[in-house]
Amino acid sequence: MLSLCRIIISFLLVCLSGQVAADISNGLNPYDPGNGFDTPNEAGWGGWMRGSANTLYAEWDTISDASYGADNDRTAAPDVGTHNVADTYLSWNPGVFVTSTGNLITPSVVQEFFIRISPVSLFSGPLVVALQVEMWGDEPAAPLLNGLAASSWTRTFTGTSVTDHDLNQYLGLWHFVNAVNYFEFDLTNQPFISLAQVAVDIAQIPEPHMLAIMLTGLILIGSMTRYRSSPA
Ligand SMILES: [Ca+2]
Ligand SMILES: [Ca+2]
Ligand SMILES: [Ca+2]
Repeated sequence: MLSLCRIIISFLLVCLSGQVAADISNGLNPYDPGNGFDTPNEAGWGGWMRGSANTLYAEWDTISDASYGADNDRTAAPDVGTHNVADTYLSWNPGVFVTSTGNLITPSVVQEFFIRISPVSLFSGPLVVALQVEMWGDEPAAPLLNGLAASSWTRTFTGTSVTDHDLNQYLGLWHFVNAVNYFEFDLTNQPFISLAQVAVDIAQIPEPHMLAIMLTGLILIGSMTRYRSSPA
């Protein structure tokens, strides 16, 4: 009886966690405690709920060419969820293919992964942009947003993928003082690095919050400058 209860409970747990991760059969749930992804309401960089006013969200996990545009034009719509998105797609270059598990990879050419997003209701700034990425294989290159490096790019988790490669999760953060209403993420990478999951969260944040972030940055820069200029 006890073991039947255990089976039922673990089945229910799998069902529940399946609601959070689209491809729970394909590796770990990045949102599980201790893993690398956070929802904005639980993240230090966040403080908002997905779906609330003046925010945007888009996430890809099981990539399907048929989900956006033509079924062979190397573009995919977000499959996990969206909020406040007028138009968005993930794209890849010729030579890259979608694996049977819905991830992107090629052994032969430099992989040009791009995400382009236009919001429905426009932002007026200041903005926080968070990019959470899962990649399998070697250490990936840091991404760009509208040509700009992230203010921070941090590995948040490392483990092993279902294909027995390194599984790495990262967080990239950008802060914009003024409005931005077109977002182009460049995730170009060397061959053999598989793009497995990617989530974008954007929020227009109140001025005091932005001021606090900028002040923290200035204090950090100030202390680094002092440290560097102090005699050895
Ligand atoms: Ca996944
Ligand atoms: Ca995936
Ligand atoms: Ca397509």
